[in-house]
Amino acid sequence: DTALIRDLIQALPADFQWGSATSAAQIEGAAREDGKGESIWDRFCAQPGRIKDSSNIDVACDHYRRYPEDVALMKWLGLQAYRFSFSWPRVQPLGRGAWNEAGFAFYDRLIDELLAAGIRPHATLYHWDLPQALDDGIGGWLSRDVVPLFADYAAEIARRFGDRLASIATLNEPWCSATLGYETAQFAPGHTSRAEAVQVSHHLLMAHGAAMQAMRAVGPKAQLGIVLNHTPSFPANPESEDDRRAARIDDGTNVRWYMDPVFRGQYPADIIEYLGADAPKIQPGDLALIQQPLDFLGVNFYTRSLLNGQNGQQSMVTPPAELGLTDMGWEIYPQALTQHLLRITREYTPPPIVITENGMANADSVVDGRVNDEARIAYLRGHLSAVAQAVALGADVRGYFYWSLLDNFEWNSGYLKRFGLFHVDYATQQRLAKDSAHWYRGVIEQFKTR
Ligand code: PNW
Repeated sequence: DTALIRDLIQALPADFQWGSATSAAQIEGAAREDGKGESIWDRFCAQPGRIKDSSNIDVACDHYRRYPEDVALMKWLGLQAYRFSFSWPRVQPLGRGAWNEAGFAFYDRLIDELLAAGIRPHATLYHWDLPQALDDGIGGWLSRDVVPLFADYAAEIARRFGDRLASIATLNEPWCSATLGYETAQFAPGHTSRAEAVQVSHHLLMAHGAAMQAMRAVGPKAQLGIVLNHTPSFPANPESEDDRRAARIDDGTNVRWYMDPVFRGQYPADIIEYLGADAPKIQPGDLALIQQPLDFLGVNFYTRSLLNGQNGQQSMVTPPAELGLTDMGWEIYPQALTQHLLRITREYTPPPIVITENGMANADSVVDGRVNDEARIAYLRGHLSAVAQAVALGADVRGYFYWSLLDNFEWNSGYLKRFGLFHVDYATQQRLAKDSAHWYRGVIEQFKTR
């Protein structure tokens, strides 16, 4: 470990930021308190069969009340940066019109607490909790009308908090919002139409562009950008032309579908062709709106996918278990992170990159007052090395945020999957540092005293 950490520290820039990440819907709770409006995830949880453990987010980690304790945990870890998200319906219950001052006051207290602890706050505007009123009223992300509303919300956050935040990301993982929300029905609002998902992805990207413009007009000190999830696609059998084609399409729908419009102002032609009648309806000016200059690119990386291309279809192949799988069934494959960071650097010349999420679910339990999560330490070690290697080879990576600070509401998996550095006992809300938290704390400490 000491040798590995010494090497890491040499490869990373001196101002590299060590952090951890969460999101509003997954930790805050207080779903109906102090004037918060309903979100599409509040509604989704209330529908039978949507969430594996039939749970909801009424309480979650009770972070809305326990944030001082949670910031104290971050301080103990030595975090230099913390990534959280604003709940849009908490600050604007109907998604348009009146602002909720009590909601803003919560984020004001949280940011003050972080700054007092010497931790830089990094915010995300949209981590999937759309105001339900917008879904009811205009069809949510299916409507172009959500674009200017999102820009108004972004500008308001930039006006109120933009000088105290280190960064503001518009969207978290629009691929998840669009595909998992509108095509596979795993996420809210639970639709099952590819054409809808594609149109939603276009509106999300437009909302990103409009929010960037609106925030630039305010001129906050915060760096502005977007967070994309990248799951590099590999052919299950590299010798098979079908599998290689399947991997290209998977890469096109996941990575290039978002990177190309954001950085080049165009959708990938092969995917437009592949989508056929489901291709998005684009109006003049849409792509120019989407392509805004960014201060940073957030990359969330968890795993890779293996693709099988038989019968002209592409399907995901379950990786062989001996490669090591997380509790989500996701393959542990850190070298894909190095390759991917180098590839996007080469193909897109992006602004500085931040790893805004990376982490694993593990079947953690407390035994004699301790959580022995060796597997998570190994995962962290592998992925931090992968980042350091990419940096050594020329990728401009400025920070790393472990997902997640706390065990929390893992969307359609409910509370069954534990990603945290801190174990949460949901019956008592007691937090306990896992072995990985102690390990991560040691890495940060060594980095600071290098
Ligand atoms: C991310 N996929 O979600 C989210 O940003 C977090 O809120 C979430 O808790 C974390 O990763 C762990 O899941 C993803 O299917 C969900 O490829 C699904 C996928 C990717 C990311």
